[in-house]
Amino acid sequence: MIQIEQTFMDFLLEHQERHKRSYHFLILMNSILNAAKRIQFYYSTGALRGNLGMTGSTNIQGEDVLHMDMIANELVKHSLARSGRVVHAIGEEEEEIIVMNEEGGRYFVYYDPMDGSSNVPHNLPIGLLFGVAKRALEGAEDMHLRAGREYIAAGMFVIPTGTFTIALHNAGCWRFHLDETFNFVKPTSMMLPISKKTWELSFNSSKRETYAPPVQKWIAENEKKYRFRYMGALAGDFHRILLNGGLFMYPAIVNHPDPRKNRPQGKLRLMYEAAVVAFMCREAGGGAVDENGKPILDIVPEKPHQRTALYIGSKPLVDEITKVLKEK
Ligand code: FDP
Repeated sequence: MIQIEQTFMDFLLEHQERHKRSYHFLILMNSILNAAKRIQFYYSTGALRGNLGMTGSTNIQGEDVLHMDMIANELVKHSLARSGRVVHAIGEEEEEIIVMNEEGGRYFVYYDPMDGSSNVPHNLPIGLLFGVAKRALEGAEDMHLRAGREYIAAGMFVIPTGTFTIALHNAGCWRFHLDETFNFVKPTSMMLPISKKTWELSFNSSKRETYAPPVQKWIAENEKKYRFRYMGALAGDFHRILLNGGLFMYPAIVNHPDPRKNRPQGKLRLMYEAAVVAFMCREAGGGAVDENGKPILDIVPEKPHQRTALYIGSKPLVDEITKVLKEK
């Protein structure tokens, strides 16, 4: 007997039919899958094709742009536009909101085409992250700057590892694996483990002295209780937390010896990084807060590329750190 696994598209089709939903979302997801598979191809052959280096230019965030940043961004933008289902998109590499189909589109898509740039020269895991919100189909349009709580789906491909994790509103968080036929298959429901045995802490330890003193104190008191893992790519680090439990944090930088390098607003981007993983984490039974202990999913963005601090993972640890953050 051969083993025939359920594909992501079959899974989604059943989901849409069961909930009496339209096929528009399937078409949108198909376009994101196509982009992810193409990024997978360009990245896994990147060293051979000379695609792992810098372009020599900087992006709107003032960061050096890699060839792969550009390639991944073009692939996602092209696929989203082709789906015909996207009103506007916001992407890490694009300063302006990308206008797509204002007449007939149904969704707003927020995406980071290539998260974890420091891994690129090594061909180690990077991520394609996306969040989806739905246009107000009735009444006045409320613009595209939505809080994570309003997303209907959020997901992340870890490339070239070949895993795809997606959370659907009130329908759980699911992980798929890329098979030999280039299909994402075998849905596995992701729930953060209750047992502390596997829990991990994940943060840039070399920056700990730049964090707020109460955060430093919490780290000092708790770090010996858990394993420490840090990959330096949110997609990879969060991927581990989803399976093993624990806490990933990228706190605000408030005590840098060179005050110009402080980042009181945090480093990660709210709409296409923090809110995406926070949405997935909620569906997997976890939580996520910012530097003030406010739930990430409640933050209404004021601008597309807004940054935030992020504390995310198992509920008991997020609750513990929230208390510290609120009292500081
Ligand atoms: P990167 O700058 O390498 O693209 O989104 C930014 C991000 O990576 C996250 O993926 C990662 O968690 C974090 O920044 C790493 O930052 P540090 O190098 O400061 O640890």
